[in-house]
Amino acid sequence: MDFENLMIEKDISLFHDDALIIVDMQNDFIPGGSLPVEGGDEIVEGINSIAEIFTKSYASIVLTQDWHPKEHLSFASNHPGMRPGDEYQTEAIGPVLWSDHCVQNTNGSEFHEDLKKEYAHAIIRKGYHPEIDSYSGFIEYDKKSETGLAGYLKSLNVKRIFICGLALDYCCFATAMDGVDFGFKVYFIVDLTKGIDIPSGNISNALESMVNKGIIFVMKKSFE
Ligand code: VGL
Ligand code: ZN
Repeated sequence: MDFENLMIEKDISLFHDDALIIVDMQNDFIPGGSLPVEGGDEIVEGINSIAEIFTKSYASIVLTQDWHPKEHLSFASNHPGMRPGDEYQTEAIGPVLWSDHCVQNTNGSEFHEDLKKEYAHAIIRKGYHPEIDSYSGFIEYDKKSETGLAGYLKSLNVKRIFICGLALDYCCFATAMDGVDFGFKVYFIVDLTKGIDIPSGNISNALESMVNKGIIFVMKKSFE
């Protein structure tokens, strides 16, 4: 599945019960960081302008933040002999190990300096259990430990969520898929996200899974 094959909804009007979820726009996922996503820096400005549009509609805005202790078991460095990108699968960690990233209270876990954090109403942190990995903003990789995001959005009566940020095929993808399972109508802003594509073909598989899940694709200009 390619971006060119996606059906894009062209005209979106926002309401106060919509929410923008800005996923993991943190230094380590930006070129120059420890787990860089190619082009990650190119979407910051667009995310700022979408956040402004959501703000004008009195919609909710949430940032997610990958927030690992340094002994986190998703880091290859915590498994002697293993390297970033190696396959590794348990009930709570996988499908691969990563370079150390988004360690709590380091510059790498901070949001990109140009991201307009002042638009955010809430910041949801994830990945702070050392033995459980986290991709989705809703629930950790063990599929049991919730972050509180679903409850937060439901208490605000949010019906539709719009997802952007990093990385397309990991945290954005997982957040979108779980968003459907938690009962939200999910929109994916395709030109305000960038993917890792490890293993190769991962972006294409993620797009196909989202199409099959009924997720709606939009672009920045769909809101203008
Ligand atoms: C992410 C890998 C590991 C992401 C987080 O934000 O997509 N990817 N931790
Ligand atoms: Zn992580």
